[in-house]
Amino acid sequence: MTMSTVEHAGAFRDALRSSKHIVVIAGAGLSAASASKGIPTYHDGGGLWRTLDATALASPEAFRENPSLVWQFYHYRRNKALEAKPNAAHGVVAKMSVPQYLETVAPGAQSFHLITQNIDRLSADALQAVVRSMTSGLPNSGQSTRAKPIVYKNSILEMHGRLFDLQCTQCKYCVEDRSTPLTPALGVADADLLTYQDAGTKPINIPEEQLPRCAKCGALARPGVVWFNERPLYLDEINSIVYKADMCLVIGTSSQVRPASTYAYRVRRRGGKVALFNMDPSEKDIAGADFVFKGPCEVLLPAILP
Ligand code: BV8
Ligand code: ZN
Repeated sequence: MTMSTVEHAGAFRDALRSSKHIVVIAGAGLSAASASKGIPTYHDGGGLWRTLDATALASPEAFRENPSLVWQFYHYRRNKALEAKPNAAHGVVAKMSVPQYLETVAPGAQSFHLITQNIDRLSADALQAVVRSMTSGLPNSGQSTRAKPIVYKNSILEMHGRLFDLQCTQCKYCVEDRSTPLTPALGVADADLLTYQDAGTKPINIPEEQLPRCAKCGALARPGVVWFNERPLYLDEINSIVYKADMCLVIGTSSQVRPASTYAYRVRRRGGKVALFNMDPSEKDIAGADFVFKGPCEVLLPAILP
């Protein structure tokens, strides 16, 4: 880190030290370093949205019209995400869910929440790994024998859903399923969408009965994600978290999708501080932040919050 970044990091750490309600808003950049081939982000580089028209695929209308194509898109995304492992940035954010750690960087902290737009489960997996490392060898997972909780309850809010969740289109039964392919037909159609879309070849049309079905009632299942124009999850909790927050870290997001893109501004408007961690921050986001760390979050975060 350059000298100015070191001083800047010191000023950020001082502000964090006096924070009570800390919130992280995360996007695809948090996971960009994960998995060998990387999980394509949506906007930067050859991101998913550039190559595939995500609104043509990530919407209830598209699913109604062509569940076979939409399921092939999510089959591809699931396989990408199944290759991925949490990276160092996920690890730092996961540690902040642990009061024992958080009080070393923010002694007065009373709450921590991660509000993530990511659907890849990597932050949840990173937190599980942190808890395992803390409780391995303790009697009955150590939860009951400690005055303080090991982790803040419900600290991770996956507001755009979870890629590995299967949600019934009828009875709403929802279950996580990380197996692949979910049905033999999806395995056969295992087209690499980023190329077939470019190549313009038609995807295989899978009959609806050969698409994922609900284990309870047998109806067609859909990916447990929030599509465009669908209501994000946990909005009421998020609104009260954002209202109370006095420190907001914005990590790896282009802040183009609402309502996630409004949260940092709302924290700052009420006098809270905003710290931006982005490879290539936009002028608008820089103007809306008190601290700006330009670079890969998987390098910056462990360096600034060891
Ligand atoms: C809603 C799940 C109403 C599915 C996703 C017109 C104007 C304004 C708004 C709207 C409008 N028309 C419609 C809307 C609303 C719409 C919206 O905002 N559209 C935008 C596109 C204009 N929003 C909605 O529809 C939302 N719902 O509003 O409902 C409602 C409200 C209340 C009650 C009832 C109804 C729902 C949106 C959710 C859509 N689902 N995902 C799936 O993924 O398949 S969105 C998806 O795309 C992500 O979840 C995320 O939100 C977004 C991608 O953004 P990022 O995560 O930021 O990723 P991106 O690639 O863009 O950026 C990566 C960043 O990381 C870059 O800045 C890069 O520089 C940086 N980076 C890269 N590498 C690194 C890095 N930084 C650090 N380190 C690195 N290594
Ligand atoms: Zn069902």
